[in-house]
Amino acid sequence: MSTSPTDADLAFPPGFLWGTASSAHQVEGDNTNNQWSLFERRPGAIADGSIAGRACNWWTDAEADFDRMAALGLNAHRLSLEWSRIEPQPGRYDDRALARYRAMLLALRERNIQPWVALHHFTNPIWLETMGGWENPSVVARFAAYARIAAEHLGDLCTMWLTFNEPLVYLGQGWVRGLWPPQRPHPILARRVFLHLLEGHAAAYHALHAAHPTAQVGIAKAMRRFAPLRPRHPADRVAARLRTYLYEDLWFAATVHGRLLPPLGQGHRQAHLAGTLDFIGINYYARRYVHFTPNPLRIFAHEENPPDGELADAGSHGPPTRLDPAGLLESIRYVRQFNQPIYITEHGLPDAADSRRPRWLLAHLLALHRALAEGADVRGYFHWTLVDNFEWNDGWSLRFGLIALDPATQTRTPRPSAQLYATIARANALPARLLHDYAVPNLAE
Ligand code: IFM
Repeated sequence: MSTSPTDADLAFPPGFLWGTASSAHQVEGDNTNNQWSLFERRPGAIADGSIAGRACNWWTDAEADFDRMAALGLNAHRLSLEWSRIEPQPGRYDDRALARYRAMLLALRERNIQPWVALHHFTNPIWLETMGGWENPSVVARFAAYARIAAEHLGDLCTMWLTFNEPLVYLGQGWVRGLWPPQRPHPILARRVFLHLLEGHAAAYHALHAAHPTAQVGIAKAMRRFAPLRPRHPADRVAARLRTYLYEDLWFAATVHGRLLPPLGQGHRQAHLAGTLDFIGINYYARRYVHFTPNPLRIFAHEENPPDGELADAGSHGPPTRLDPAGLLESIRYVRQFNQPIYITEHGLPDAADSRRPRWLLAHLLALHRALAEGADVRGYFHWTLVDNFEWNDGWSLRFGLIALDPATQTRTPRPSAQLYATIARANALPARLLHDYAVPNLAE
């Protein structure tokens, strides 16, 4: 398998998954019983003052967008369940919500689109948040009970499960940066939540397997590949290493080897945590560059882009996404050490004009192809996202969709990238002509 963008098309393995990814609150519409539906109404919480509102109208008609996926030749889609719909009050499960999710999963399968389901993608029921959410130890058993209900009602329609999407982004935004609810930046609380997320993951992993022994269970892990902004500066290097340890190493040490490393624990093996990833999902957007700052509450660094490079549309917090396909390759190389199947469970960029997305998409898929050529067991790629959706703190001001959406009218307008992605998915290959036409740079060796 060659990765040089030359005259030959670059084939992907037979059965490779070409999909899109979404989350409940961002697409369903009319979610009014989770903590984000309260938070987004607070003045100043969302950059453009918007709310998710009807979002992409999926609670009523996801099927119309599933038709669009099928028309693009996609064969997988990753969505999340809204816990607050399934369990609107503690211990009371809503059959109508479960029936709606069954209908959605069936509709995907009828279109030959393999459904993937995440249990948690940043939102919690208000009742849980009121009890302290992920700070409260009881969340672990509650999350496992919800996982069991989901598996019992939906497990026959879905094999691929994610307990969490980006658990440490959720932790970092809520308890380190304080940007997302519950906005409680505090190191002791952050450590407590980290432990509850790990315990919740393991408990849900075992609950899903108990209900469906053939289920495959993993997470979508945000991968950053932190690098020093000033490559030779010792403090930047230490700060980057520290972030890698906290954001990447700790999670895998626990869920692969069962070891809670400091500051989570003393490294003793905990059997119930070990081996709780049947596959590894990588969410990759860009490498993060780290500049030392003497502030322990910011984990001794702030993130900043190098002065050069191509940037996507800027959001309201943090540096804009920077074109860096080598970071995807490095992320795959990092997780290969865990010897599990790998999926790229998210990748994309905010680019309302679609002026960069086609080339960036091709460049990242070229990096992915390089990983395959090196022998990595990567089995699928999920683009974030099919249709513009509610982008958390940035509301409707950042547009990640292959298809543009006017949320007021629900009018959809495909961007050129949609057709490009369809061409790749249908061919199960990166056509040499496209790599050439878009002048996609090859990766350094
Ligand atoms: O929209 C988010 C998604 O919810 C989680 N991963 C990153 C995406 C783009 O910011």
